[in-house]
Amino acid sequence: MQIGTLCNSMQIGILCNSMQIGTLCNSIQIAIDCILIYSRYEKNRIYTYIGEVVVSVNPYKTVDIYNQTYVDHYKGREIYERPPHIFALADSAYKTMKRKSRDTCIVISGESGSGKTEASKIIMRYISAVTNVSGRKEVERVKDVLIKSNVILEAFGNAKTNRNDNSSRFGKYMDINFDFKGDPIGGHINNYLLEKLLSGSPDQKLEEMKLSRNPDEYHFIRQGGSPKCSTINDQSDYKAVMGAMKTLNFAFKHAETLWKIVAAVLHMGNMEYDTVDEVHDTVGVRDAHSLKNLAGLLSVGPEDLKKALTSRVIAAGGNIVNKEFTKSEAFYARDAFAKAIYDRMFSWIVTRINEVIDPKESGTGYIGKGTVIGVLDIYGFEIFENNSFEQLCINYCNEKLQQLFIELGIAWVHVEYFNNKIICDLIEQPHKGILAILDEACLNVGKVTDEMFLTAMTQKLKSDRFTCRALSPADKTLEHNRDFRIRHYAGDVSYSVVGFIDKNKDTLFQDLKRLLYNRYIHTTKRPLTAGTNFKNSIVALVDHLATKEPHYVRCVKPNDIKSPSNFDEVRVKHQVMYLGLLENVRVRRAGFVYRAKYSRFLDRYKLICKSTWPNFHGNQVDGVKLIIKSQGFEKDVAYGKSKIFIRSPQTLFSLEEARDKYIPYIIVFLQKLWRGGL
Ligand code: AD9
Ligand code: MG
Repeated sequence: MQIGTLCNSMQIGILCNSMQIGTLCNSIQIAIDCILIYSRYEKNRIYTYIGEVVVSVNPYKTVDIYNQTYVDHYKGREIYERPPHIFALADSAYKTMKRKSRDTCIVISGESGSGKTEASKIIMRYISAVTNVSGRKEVERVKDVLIKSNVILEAFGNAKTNRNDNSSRFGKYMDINFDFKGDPIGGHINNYLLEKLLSGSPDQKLEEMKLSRNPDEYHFIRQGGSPKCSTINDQSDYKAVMGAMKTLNFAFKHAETLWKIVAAVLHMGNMEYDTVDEVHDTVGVRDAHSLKNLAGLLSVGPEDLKKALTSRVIAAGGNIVNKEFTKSEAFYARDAFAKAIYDRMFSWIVTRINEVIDPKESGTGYIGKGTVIGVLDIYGFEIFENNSFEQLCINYCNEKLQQLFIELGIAWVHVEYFNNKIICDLIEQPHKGILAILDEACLNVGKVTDEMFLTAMTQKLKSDRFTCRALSPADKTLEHNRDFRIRHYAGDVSYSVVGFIDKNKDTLFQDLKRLLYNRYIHTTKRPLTAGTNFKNSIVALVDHLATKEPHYVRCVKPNDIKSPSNFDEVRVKHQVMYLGLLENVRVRRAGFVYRAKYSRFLDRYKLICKSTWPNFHGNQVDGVKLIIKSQGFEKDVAYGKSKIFIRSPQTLFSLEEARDKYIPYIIVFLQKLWRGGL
C-alpha cells in the first residue's frame, strides 16, 4: 500500500477499496483503521467511512453538526459527495426507499455508551427534517408521535449504569412507514428486552431501574404515594415523559397504573424475610406494613401475596401440598416476581405505543403500510472479564447480524471472507447446538447442574470453534468445571457456565402468576426458555432485515471515562476488531462505492473536461467516458446500462475537488457571458 493513499484516506475520512487490504495482515489493518479514526476524531470529525459503513466515535460533548445548514448540505446528495456524516447515510436510506420504493434498514451497533441510541435519534430527526415539505398537519403529528415514543421508552427502559448514564436496557428495532410521497405515516416497534437477563443481583436490578435502596426515597413513596417521586428524580424529565404520554394519548388512569407498578417493583425490592423455623429453614415477611402497601399497589389481598411470596403449591404423590420457601427461594421468588412485573409492564407500553403509531391510525388516509425504513439500535458484541449467559445471547445476536451482513454483501462480491455461519450453527442448531443442549439440561429440574451442562456440551459439540479444559487440557486459562470458550468472528470469548441453567429457565412460580392474573393457570404447558425465546426473536429480526436494503453504523467508544478529549487506542482497537470492521472492508473491497445515472454525472462534472463543457451534444455515456478519461480514472470505473459505477471513494473525491477548482472560472465565464463579453 502506498503511503499517499493512506494520507488521502485520512484526509477525507474514507478507508476503502483502492487500498490493497487483502495483502495486509489483520493487526496492521486494525492499526490503520485506528489511526484514521483518531486523526479525524482529533479534529472533531466524529464520522469516518470504512467501506460503506459509517463509523461514529462518541464525542462526549455537543458538536454543532446537526443543524439545518447541515441538513441542507446533505439532503439529496450522494453519499461520497460530502464529508462522512450520519446524515449522508440517513439520506441514502431515505433516497433508496423513496426513489426505488424499496424497504431499507439501518443497523446500528456498538458497545454500551458508544452512541447507538443518540445515532438512532439523530437519524430520526434528520428524516423528520427532510420530510413533509408540504407541511401536512397529520404528517407533522405522526412525526411528533414517533419522536415522543422514544421519550416514554427511554423513561421506562433506560437506566444509569457504570458504563452509560442513560443506558438502554433493551434492544430496539423501529420501522418507520412512508407513503408514496415519502412522508412518514406511522411505525412499529419491536423490543428485545434483555433487562431480565442482564440483572444479576437485586441491587443491580434496582440500580438499572433507576430505583434506589435509599430509605428516604421509600419513605417518600409511602408518604405521598405520588408517582412522580418513585422513579424520576429530574423534574424536567418527568414533565417530558408526562407530555409524551399525553401526545401518545395514554389515558390518565394508564399513566397512574404505570407509576403504581414502578412503585410496586420498588417496594418488592425492599421486601425482607425473617427465618421463622430454623429446622426447616422457612421464612416469613418481615414488614407487614410494606407488604400491605405492596398488595395495595398490585390490587391483591395481603394474605394471598404473603402466601405467594413465602410458599408455593406443588403436587406431591398425587396430593396438592403447600411447600414453604427457604430463605434463598423466597429471595429468588421475590426477584423473579419483580422482574416479571417490570417486563410485562414494558411490553404493555410497547404494545400501546404500537397501537398509536400504527399507520392505519395516522389520519393521513393512506391505506397499506407503504415503504419502510427500519432502525435497529442493538447491543454490540460484548467481552468482559466474566462472561455469562447474557453475553452469550448478545454475542449470538451479533453473529447473526454479521452473517446477514456477509450474506447480503456477498452476492455481488467475490473476495475471501470468513463466513461465520458455523458459529451461528454452533449456538442455534436444533438438537445439536449450545442452546438446545441447555434447554435439555433445563428439562430435568433440580437434577442437572451447570457443570453437567458443560460436560454435555463437551460430549455433543463437534466444532473447532468450541473448547473447554476437558478438550484442551493444556489451556490453564479455562477452569475445569466452569468455563468454555467460543471463537467468535470478532474474537475469543470465555464463558462461565455458572448460572446458565437458572437464567435460561427463568422460572416464575405458578403461584405468583396465579396471584397476578387472578385466575387459574394450567401448569402442564412448559414455557419456552429465555434462550429459546431470545433465539426466536433474533431469527425473526434477521429474517425481517434480510428483506430490506441495509445500511450500517458502527459506534465506537473512545474511552471509558466519558471524556471528550481522551482516545484510548487499545480500547478503540478492540472495538474495531469486535465490530467486524475488518470483515466489512474485505466484503466490500471488490464492490463499487458510488453509482450515478449518466445524466446526473454529466451534469455535475461536465465542467471539469474541455470536451464536455459547456454542453455535450453526443451520447451521454460517451460524455461521461470523456470526463473519466480526462482525469485518468478509466481503471476505477465500470459502465452499466444507465449508470456509471466508481470503485473507490478517492476517485469521487478527486472529481469533487476538480469541480470545486473549476467553479470560480465558471463564475467568471458566466459573468462575461451575461455582460455580453463572450
Ligand atoms: V447503551 O448500549 O444503550 O448503554 P448507547 O446507546 O450506545 O449505550 P448512547 O447513545 O446512550 O449510548 O450515548 C451515551 C452518551 O454519549 C449520550 O448520553 C451522550 O451524552 C453521548 N453521546 C453519544 N453520541 C453523541 C453525539 N453524537 N453527540 C454528542 C453524544 N454526545
Ligand atoms: Mg442505548
